Amino acid sequence: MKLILIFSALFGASLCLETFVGHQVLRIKTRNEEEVKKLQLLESLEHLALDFWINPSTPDLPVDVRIPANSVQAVKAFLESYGIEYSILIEDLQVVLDKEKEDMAYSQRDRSSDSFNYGTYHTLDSIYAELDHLASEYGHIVSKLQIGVSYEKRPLYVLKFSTGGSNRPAIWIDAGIHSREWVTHATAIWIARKIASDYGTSPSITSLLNKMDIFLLTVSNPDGYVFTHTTNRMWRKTRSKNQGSPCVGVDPNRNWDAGFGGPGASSNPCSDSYRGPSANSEVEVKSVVNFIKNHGNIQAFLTLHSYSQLLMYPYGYKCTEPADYAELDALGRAAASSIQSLYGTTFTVGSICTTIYQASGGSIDWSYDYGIKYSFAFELRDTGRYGFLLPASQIIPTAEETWLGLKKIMEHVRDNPY
Ligand code: 0X9
Ligand code: ZN
Repeated sequence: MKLILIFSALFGASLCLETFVGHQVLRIKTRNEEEVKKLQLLESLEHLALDFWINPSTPDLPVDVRIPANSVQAVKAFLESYGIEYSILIEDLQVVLDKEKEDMAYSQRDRSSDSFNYGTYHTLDSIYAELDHLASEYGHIVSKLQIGVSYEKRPLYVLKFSTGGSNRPAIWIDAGIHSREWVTHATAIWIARKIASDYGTSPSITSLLNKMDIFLLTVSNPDGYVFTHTTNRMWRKTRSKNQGSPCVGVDPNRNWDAGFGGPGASSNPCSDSYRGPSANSEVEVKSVVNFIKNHGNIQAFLTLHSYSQLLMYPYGYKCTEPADYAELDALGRAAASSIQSLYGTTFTVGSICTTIYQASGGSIDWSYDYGIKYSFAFELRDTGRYGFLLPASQIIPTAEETWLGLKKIMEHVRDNPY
């Protein structure tokens, strides 16, 4: 016992870090409804322990799936038996994870100054420390608010960007509701510095902040984020206990009060898209809902996910167009072309249901039905080469291009009060 304690003290969390040796990520191309049905059957085979990075929905969209080493042969045999085409995106996931860890360790060691390195991935503590740096460095416009605590009692911090006035109209931006989507936290913190440093120099941001406030939640799911660092890099959900099940966590993007319990969410606590026992059961979701309701004048709700390079508006819980379809679609397209103007990265624009899949209980459906017209979900880089494991060298380019898209939307919100 003593020995185990000494060992865990010496090696810390890395001792219990789950390995993904031999896990492969396949991209599967379906040609018709029948093949989609076959993949949905494959999805239901729980003993294979598959992790769908992109769920099967319609024939035109590719499906990406992580397959544990001991299921790889069975899955390939299944696909081949039905003549379904696939290619290998990642040969051995652990190789990619080792590289990511090495990059992180190196950038920490190599720090020439004490300043935050925006081009690498960070732990929760490091991100939280940077929120404080920003609030002290740019104290005239940045302040830190706590909007709640997570299931495991970590604070939920929001940065408020404001040049004064009481209860000005505001823009909401969040990132990291799915904990494994690391580039979203990294992008959010980069954007925080960008907003703060552009005030007074960029006419666009200056005029925006002279009229409106911005609220930015950089880590929406801190328990999940810590878990991706200490235990399982592929963790997506919250870390709440599920009564009567050994499986942990709720998909916080199936937990909002918008078509809750409908298609595209699971009632199985072991599923990665488990909706939870009831809408707002997750304190991380409930805290945001309370904040938005109490504020009373949020004009835009923008949420950052990865990956797939999509810019989506409601709905996800149903496949009908929102009342503001024409305006949202035009604005989405304008934002996508701003994104593309920098490095040529292309984003597909459309409703959640028509661009990816039907998914109920999602945040932007709730915000839209609540009355926040400008509700958009971004899916950042890439399109599947690395998926959730986007190399750190792409953080800054991703943040820069995303910023242009966000700015395009925020300018429109500024100029079109409602
Ligand atoms: O399935 C999801 O929740 C999102 N895709 S992800 O791969 N990041 O998990 C898409 C859903 C769109 N978002 C909202 N309804 N907010
Ligand atoms: Zn996501």
